[in-house]
Amino acid sequence: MNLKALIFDVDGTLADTERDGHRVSFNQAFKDADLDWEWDVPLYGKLLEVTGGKERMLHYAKQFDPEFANHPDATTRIANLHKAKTQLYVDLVARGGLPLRPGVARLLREARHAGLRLAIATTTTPENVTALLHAALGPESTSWFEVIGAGDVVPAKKPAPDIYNWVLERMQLPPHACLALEDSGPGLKAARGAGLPTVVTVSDYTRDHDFKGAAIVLSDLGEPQQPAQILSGEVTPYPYASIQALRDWHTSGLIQSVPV
Ligand code: XBP
Ligand code: MG
Repeated sequence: MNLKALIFDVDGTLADTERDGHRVSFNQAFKDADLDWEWDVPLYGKLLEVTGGKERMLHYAKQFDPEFANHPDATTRIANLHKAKTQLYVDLVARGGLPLRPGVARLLREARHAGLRLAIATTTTPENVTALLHAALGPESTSWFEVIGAGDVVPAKKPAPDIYNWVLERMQLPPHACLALEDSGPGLKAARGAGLPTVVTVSDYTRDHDFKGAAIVLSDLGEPQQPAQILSGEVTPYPYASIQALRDWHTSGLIQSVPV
């Protein structure tokens, strides 16, 4: 089946948003709410196992602040913290604090030129996605994505496949006509759970995740003058993720998916 659409994860895939974006905004929201929670870089790496900011905060509270977690108002307090954190993150991104990863802007342009359909499947909020796209690619860029699946539109976040299924349903496409682009173990699991061949670009936080089932694992998408490293995958090597490369890797991903 020919490749018809690319479905992008956001955090870690479009931009390295976690360490210097989400983490910083969470910490500021905690401070503003007079909470003594502080997520340092290594701790945040562990907390990333839980996707979704609200879910991550509750998980942390259960471990380190049971009084908060067991309080009858815990859900409301978490929702308020998350609202404040989202605003802080949106402001940070609007100041241009988080550049896109190598190859992302190029690939989006090439994909549009090649007539590939584009979508997003993420656990972060729609506000955060819009802020990142606007800051990095201009206000018209949200319209490049015909479906943006984000945040709480599905009850179960990644690694559940729900957000990918939600996007596929709206695009009216079968999974084997699409390629997912992810950066993390939970993201890969979600995409594979929905039956999508997947290209992984690792980040500092995700380098050691289990990427079994990915069509290919790359350092990044690469540029003609700045080749990507292939970290694993029995595929035709290309110096960077061009459209031709993605078409080939998509085919390899489909072959790998056939049960033996
Ligand atoms: C990554 C996540 C998100 C962010 C925080 O999402 O798990 O929860 O860390 O964003 P993805 P929120 O890689 O799927 O884009 O606080 O808005 O949840
Ligand atoms: Mg991600």
